[in-house]
Amino acid sequence: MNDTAKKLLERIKAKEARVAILGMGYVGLPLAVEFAKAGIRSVGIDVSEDRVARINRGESYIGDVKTEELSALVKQGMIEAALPGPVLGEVDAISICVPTPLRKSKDPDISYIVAATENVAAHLRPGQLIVLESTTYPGTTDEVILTRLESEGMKVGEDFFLAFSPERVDPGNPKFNTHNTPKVVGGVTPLCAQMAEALYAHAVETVVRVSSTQAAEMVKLLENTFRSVNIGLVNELAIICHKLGVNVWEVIGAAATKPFGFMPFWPGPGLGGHCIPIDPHYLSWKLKTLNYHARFIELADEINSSMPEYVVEQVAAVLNEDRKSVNGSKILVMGLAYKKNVSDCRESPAIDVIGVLQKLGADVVYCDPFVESDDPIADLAPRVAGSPADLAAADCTVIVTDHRNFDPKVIVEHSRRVVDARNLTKDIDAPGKIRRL
Ligand code: SAJ
Repeated sequence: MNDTAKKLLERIKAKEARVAILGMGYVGLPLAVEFAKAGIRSVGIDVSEDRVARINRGESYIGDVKTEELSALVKQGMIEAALPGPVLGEVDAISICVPTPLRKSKDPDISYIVAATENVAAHLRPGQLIVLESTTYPGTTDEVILTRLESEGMKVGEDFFLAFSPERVDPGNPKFNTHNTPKVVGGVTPLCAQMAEALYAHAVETVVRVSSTQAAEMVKLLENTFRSVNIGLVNELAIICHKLGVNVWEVIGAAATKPFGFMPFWPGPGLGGHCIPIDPHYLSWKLKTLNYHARFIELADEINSSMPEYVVEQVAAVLNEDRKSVNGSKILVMGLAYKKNVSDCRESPAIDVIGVLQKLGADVVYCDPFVESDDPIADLAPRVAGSPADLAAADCTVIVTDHRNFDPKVIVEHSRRVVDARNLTKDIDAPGKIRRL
């Protein structure tokens, strides 16, 4: 270990190191707080002047970070925020926590990683540790970040240190948070991994070292591909059970009594959120560049993406029993958010369900108490409160998100017809009135 590495490792271990977290979102801000709570001075870096100002005022805009906690750490001088700039050359370590969305073509968009890397490269100096946290395809850290940083004339593992550590933040999870969720770390060299492990050991309870950045990148993609494929499986099972006249929810529930070797997933109207529908495509895209077709990923996506239309087919079937067409019928969609009890509508299947219904000429209204009326997506269709009168006014009510404040009894009692994509009405016996996935 050369003197540069020795000095950095000593500073990290002695908590003299100062860390910058690039990207003050649902991953970066909680991470900055954990480092600060561990006694490591943190600098939150963001391109948004509003976010920088709010953090410096001690105001949290992330649900998992309490304003009181942030404000106290800001007052103690343990957290500050800044725009990208010279401070990136002053800190000892930088964690990059920027978005990795998909383009419309379902190809990875790593433009935020590239921009962050340029900001780091502009101020890179010997004795710094850089860690990428953003979910991305295996090879990004070495092929994109390493090559750019070494083009500054410094050598990885000697002058600077580079690792990948996947974020595992599940916003709103009451049990698992940044501190108590094990953190996987993979370095470009063993010494890079050692540096990252020493740093994160201050902020999280458990650090799990793997042998390379590619392995660490792959861990995260396996975690979320595992979910996407299994959700695709049960979604296809829902279609199969429908054809067999079997209740898929009962079947999965009974299979879940097996105390080993089984993990229940549940059918639904499709796959939403900013992780599960996105991350597997990073992997399948990378494999395409290697002339390999990741069949499970593509098939799961095909099934999951077909579920909104499958839900609309159930609506059409139910209206048909009333000798009505979708065209001209009034449909009340319960739930806009991508999963229960959250306000997040990113990639929500409800958006597709509403879109398909509107394209067929339905008069669609929706209700979702978790989604603010000023949310840009809120204007997708007219918004109603979901009152008994609203339910009675619709030719069919479609339950797309099983929010905790949707009362299945009230919904079934006042609706003419119900299509239930979430089994919210599982305990209600209303023969002929409810059609479940
Ligand atoms: N979904 C189903 N059936 C299921 C589970 C989920 O249809 O059995 C749907 C949901 O309704 C939603 C989508 O899939 O539309 C994704 O749901 P999710 O439960 O996977 O929740 P996410 O998107 O919030 O995933 C996050 C991920 N966290 C990270 O990437 C750090 C995921 O790895 C977590 O496992 C997941 O939270 C979690 O367990 O809550």
